[in-house]
Amino acid sequence: MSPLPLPLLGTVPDTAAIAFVAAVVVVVGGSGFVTVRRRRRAGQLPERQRPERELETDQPPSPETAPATGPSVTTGPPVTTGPPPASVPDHGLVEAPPALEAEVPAPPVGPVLDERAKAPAGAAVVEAGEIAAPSLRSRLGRARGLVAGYLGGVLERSRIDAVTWDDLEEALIRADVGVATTDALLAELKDQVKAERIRDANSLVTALKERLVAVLDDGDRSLHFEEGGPNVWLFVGVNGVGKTTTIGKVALSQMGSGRSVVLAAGDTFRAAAADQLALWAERVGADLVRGSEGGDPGAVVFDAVQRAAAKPADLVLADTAGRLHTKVNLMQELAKVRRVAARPPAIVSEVLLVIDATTGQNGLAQAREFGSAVGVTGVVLTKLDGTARGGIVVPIQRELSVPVKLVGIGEGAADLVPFVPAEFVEAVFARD
Ligand SMILES: Nc1nc2c(ncn2[C@@H]2O[C@H](COP(=O)(O)OP(=O)(O)OP(=O)(O)O)[C@@H](O)[C@H]2O)c(=O)[nH]1
Ligand SMILES: [Mg+2]
Repeated sequence: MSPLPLPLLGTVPDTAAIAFVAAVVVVVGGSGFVTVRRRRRAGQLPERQRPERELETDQPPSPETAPATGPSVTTGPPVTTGPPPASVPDHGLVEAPPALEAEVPAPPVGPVLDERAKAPAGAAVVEAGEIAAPSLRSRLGRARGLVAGYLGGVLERSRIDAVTWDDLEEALIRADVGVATTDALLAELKDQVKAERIRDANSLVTALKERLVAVLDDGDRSLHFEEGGPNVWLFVGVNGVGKTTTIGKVALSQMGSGRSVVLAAGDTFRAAAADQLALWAERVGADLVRGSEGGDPGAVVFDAVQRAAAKPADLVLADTAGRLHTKVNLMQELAKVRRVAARPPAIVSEVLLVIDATTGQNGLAQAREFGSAVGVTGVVLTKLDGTARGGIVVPIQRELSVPVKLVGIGEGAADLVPFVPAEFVEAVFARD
C-alpha cells in the first residue's frame, strides 16, 4: 500500500482524515483475507517464505583429504570467574538474525543468566538444572490457541457440513500445516467420520486432534548416543535459524545429565561464528575446538573428535556454517564434513537439522534437501515462542518421516524442550 499523500491529510478536517484512514485499512485488510480464501479454495495458497541470507561467496568444497589445515585452537572450560557475557542484542525475539558481518551476538541474558547475576561471585559457569526448563505449552507464542481461534464457527454448528470442512481446512492451512498435508489429513478424517458415524462438531475436532497426535507420535524422538567412541552430533541448517544457540542449550542439558562435551566451531566462514560458540562454551563450561577463519570445517570437527577421544569426552557438538539448501556446492561441503566426522573412533549418532519455525512451509524444502545431503536424523524447531504458527511440524513428520526432537522456545540457555506431540496439539487447540 502506498503511503497516504500528506497534502491530502493536511487539507481535510481531522475527523475526515481518520475516517479515510479507517476505510483504507478495512478495504486492504478485507481484500487480503478474500485473497487467502480464494487461493485456498483453488488449492494454491502459496508457501509462506522468509528471505534467507546466503553465504556471500560460495565456498568450493575442499578436496577430500585428511583434514590438515592450520592448527585448531583448543580451549578448556573456563577456570576464571567474572561476570557472564552480558551484551544482549537489543532486538525482538524473532527478528531476522544479525548480518554475516555483524558483531558476535553474545548468548542472551535469559532466565539462567538472570539467576547467574544473583549468584555469588565465583560461580560463572551455568549449571544445568539451575532453572527449571519452561514447558512448551507455557512458552508457545503465536502458535498457542491458533487452531482454536479458527474453530469457533465449527463448534457453533450442530451438524457437520461443507462449511465445517471449509473452516477446518482454513484453520489447518493458517496454522502452517500446508495445503497438501491438510488435504490428505482431511480426506482421512472424512473417511473416519463416515466409518464411525461421527455427527457432531465436538467429536470431529477430537478426532482431528487424535489424528494429529498420531501423525506426530510416529517416530523416535530420543537423542541417540552409542557406546564405543566419541559421539558426534552435527548441527546443520540455513542461516540464522539458531544452530549455534541450540548447541549451547544442548551442551548445557547434556552436561547436566552427566556427559562431557566438546564444542567444535565448524562454522569457519567468519571468525565471529567461532567467537559466538566460544561464549557459549565459556558460559556452560564446555571445551571448545576452533580453527582459523576460512579454514576447512571438516578439519575442525576432526580435531574436536581427537580432543574428545584423548580426554576422553562423550560428545562432540559440531556447529556448521548456515547455508542455503539450494546451493549444491555448499551442501556437498556439508556432506564432506559429515564423512570426516564419521571417521573412527567417532560415531555420528545425530545429524540435527535446525529449522526456524517462522519460515513456514519453506522448512519442508529445507528438510528435504538437507536430508538427502547429510541424512538428517531429527529436527530442532526453533523460535516457537514468537510469531511462528508451528504447523510445519506436521508435514515434516508426515511427508518426510523426520521426527521433530527438540523445540526452541526462547534465547536463554534453558529454552529448549523435548517435542511432546500431545502437549503441542493440546496447546494449538487450546481455547483459554
Ligand atoms: N526467540 C528465539 N530466538 C532464538 C531461538 N533460537 C535462536 N534464537 C535467536 O536467533 C538468532 C540466530 O541464532 P544463531 O544461533 O546465531 O543462529 P545460527 O543458525 O547459528 O546462525 P548462522 O550461524 O548465522 O547461520 C539469535 O538472535 C538467537 O538468540 C529460539 O528458540 N527463540
Ligand atoms: Mg551459527
